[in-house]
Amino acid sequence: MKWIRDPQLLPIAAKVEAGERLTFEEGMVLYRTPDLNTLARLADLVRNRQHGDKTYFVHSLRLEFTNLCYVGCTFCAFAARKGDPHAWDYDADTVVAKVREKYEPGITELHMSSGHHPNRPWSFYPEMVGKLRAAFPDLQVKAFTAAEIEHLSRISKKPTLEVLRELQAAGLAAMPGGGAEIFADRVRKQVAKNKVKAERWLQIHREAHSIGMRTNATMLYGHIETLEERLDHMHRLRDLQDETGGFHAFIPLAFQPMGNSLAQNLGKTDYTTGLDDLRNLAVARIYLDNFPHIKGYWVMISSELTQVSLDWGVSDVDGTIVEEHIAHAAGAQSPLGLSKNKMIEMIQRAGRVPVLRDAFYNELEIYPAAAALAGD
Ligand code: V47
Repeated sequence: MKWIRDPQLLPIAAKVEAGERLTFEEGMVLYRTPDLNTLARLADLVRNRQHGDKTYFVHSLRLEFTNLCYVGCTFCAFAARKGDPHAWDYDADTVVAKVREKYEPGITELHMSSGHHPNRPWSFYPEMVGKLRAAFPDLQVKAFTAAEIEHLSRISKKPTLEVLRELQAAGLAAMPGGGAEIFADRVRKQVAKNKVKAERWLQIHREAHSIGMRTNATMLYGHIETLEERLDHMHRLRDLQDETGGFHAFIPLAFQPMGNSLAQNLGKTDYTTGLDDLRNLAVARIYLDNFPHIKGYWVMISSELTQVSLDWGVSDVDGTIVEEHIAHAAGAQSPLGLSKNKMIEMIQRAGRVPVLRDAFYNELEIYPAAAALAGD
């Protein structure tokens, strides 16, 4: 503890070392401390206690089957309207064909989330999942954010639990964590006023967990939210996780500032800073003491910073993805995808042990730690 420069961190460090839960006020101390070295060490302690050097990644494929969307979130640069030259809208057979184009043996997860389509009928969605499962029996389909599930409930006139059950019966394996944005009403009204409300987002995940479907949770940060609102977001997730235990991972999404009205109206052209990204991940790792994984999303924070984040609480680095559009439409500067070898190398060169997982976090292969770390 000799390294601790900020005396406010002394009692917090003692609690973290003892495995005790932090209060909201203590979480805020983590967000404000100038002692970043201690923050990183504490996050690393928690991460290593849970996972040692193991760092998880998935050989995955990303597909957005449409960018048509009527919701109008102000941070979004991905959505299109019917007739826009950059609009796309795949039917179920095209979705299967697109996956076939990109698929390679060893890919286990297909992550799909898309716009809220203005007029595709409900029957399209279970049909698409069913066709994908029939064509690629080894592919685990992780799809539909809670916002999309609410949209499907509206168009099908079925309760969200029923929508989830029917999608699960068609072969849906898990749900991604998108659509959470920031739960606080003040922010939500300004960035996602037509989207699923915070309580509904949480309720849909509660329902998914109740039928044995595991899910993730995201938080879109780096725009108009306060630090208190970030922690409030995590607090609500921690409460739900206490109740259900159904979340696999928490994924902070760094705001990408290009091509969206939120950034334009704020006059914002800068990306989140590396230190803000790292601090956020570390606070999440310590505060979300009941989440198995904190994910460093290389698409939005770069693979270089993701490497560093493995010492700031991150134990999962998402996947190979192959081709991503939501973040890239908004100015993400990372490649569209990464090869499996690049992901292994990224983890090894950060001094950790790469673990190939599937969408359920089953460990498929454990790679050796790098023998030598020179040159990085
Ligand atoms: O829901 C949209 C966000 C999400 C921007 O569950 C933006 O494993 C930053 O949910 N800047 C989609 N973020 C991505 C997502 C996700 C990503 C990786 C892993 C997982 C998982 C889920 O992206 C949207 C929205 O919250 N988003 N626009 C933007 N300009």
